[in-house]
Amino acid sequence: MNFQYTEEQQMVRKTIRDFALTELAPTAAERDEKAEFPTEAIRKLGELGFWGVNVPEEQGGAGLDMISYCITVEELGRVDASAAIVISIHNSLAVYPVELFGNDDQKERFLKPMAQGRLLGAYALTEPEAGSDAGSIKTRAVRDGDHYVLNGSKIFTSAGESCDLLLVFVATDPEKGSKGLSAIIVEKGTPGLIIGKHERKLGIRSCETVAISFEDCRVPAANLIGEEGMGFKIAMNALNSGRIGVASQALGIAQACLDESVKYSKERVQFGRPISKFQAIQFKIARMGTEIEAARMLLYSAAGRKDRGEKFIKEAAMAKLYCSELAVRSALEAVQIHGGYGYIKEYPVERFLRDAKITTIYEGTNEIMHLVIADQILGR
Ligand code: COS
Repeated sequence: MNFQYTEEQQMVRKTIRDFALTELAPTAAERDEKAEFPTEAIRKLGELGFWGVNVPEEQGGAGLDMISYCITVEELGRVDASAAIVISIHNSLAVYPVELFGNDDQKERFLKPMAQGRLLGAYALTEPEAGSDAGSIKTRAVRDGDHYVLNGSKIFTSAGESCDLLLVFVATDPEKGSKGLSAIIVEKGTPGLIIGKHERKLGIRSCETVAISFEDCRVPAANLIGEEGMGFKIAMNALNSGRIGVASQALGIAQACLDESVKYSKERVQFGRPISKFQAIQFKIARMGTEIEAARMLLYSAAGRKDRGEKFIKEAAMAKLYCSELAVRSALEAVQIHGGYGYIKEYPVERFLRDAKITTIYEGTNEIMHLVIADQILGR
């Protein structure tokens, strides 16, 4: 592999890095403390084209490749993991499935405005009894004329309050299990769509995680994405792309841990020398740097496969598994390098550690990633 960034990818990195440093960095710690959504910055990202990174220009998007998408989410994650996951969820879990499975009318009504930065999307799959076992969804949708009537509840919906629409997974034929699921777009403000409690979380605190319930919520049948029974397939395809997004976010956190560790270890003097002069610190930095480079290449191999239209289930799961574990390892090391200062809120590595952990859990736990990878390698 002879990997080299294109000029376009370098420009994307510079643009998004500058944006993250000016628009997100100054308020990231305060928003984390107050659990405040970065509404203004997220809307600005929409105006700049980052709500439709991979969507063709004629459909309102930026028409960029997947590596540019990875760079976008990585650079956001390097500064603010909450903003990174909002952009990842919107692009991978809302925009991409509509692009892949939506009809012309839905592309006009939902894909275009989402890609143009006018409608923010979120994804409602998880239920109290359906987490890793995504096929056991109970939220019911019953056809009634030209509407579906939804009843049931979802949990752990990221950006569920701040979004404008939700891609909701429902059971249209409960007898058929995962083959009886469907995907439908529910717009905010639809009567019967009720936003419930906000979870109090360890990390990614500035992207809300909410419970949602549907009480006789009437949704136009024209909002059904694909056909009845295609829900599980749509959910899985979205998550394949989502796992590239989470891997990018995790990589950004790992990179931030390295950046802060380098900076701190050069400034912090103990025993008459900056601690970067001690081998104990050098070894940690060397390992972090090596693993980050390896993770980036693994991630780009998944992204490249998606761009070329090749199967990327295994590579996306590998990237998510590796990058998320690396984020946690790197954050632990960064805190260790900072010593007592790493444990207090004066330095950002404390937040990085709290933010890193979720990447091993959401959009498929790492235990599920092992199953997916084994399944792809061994076959059924
Ligand atoms: N991409 C595309 N298709 C997939 C897929 C994937 N990643 N995983 C499964 N499928 C397909 C299978 O190929 C199968 O298709 P056919 O019926 O045409 O053969 C179908 O979906 C059912 O697959 P399977 O029998 O493996 O389904 P299971 O119910 O056993 O579940 C796992 C498989 C566990 C891998 C799946 O439920 C999963 O990914 N769970 C994690 C869910 C998750 O990420 N939750 C977080 C939500 S967002 S925070």
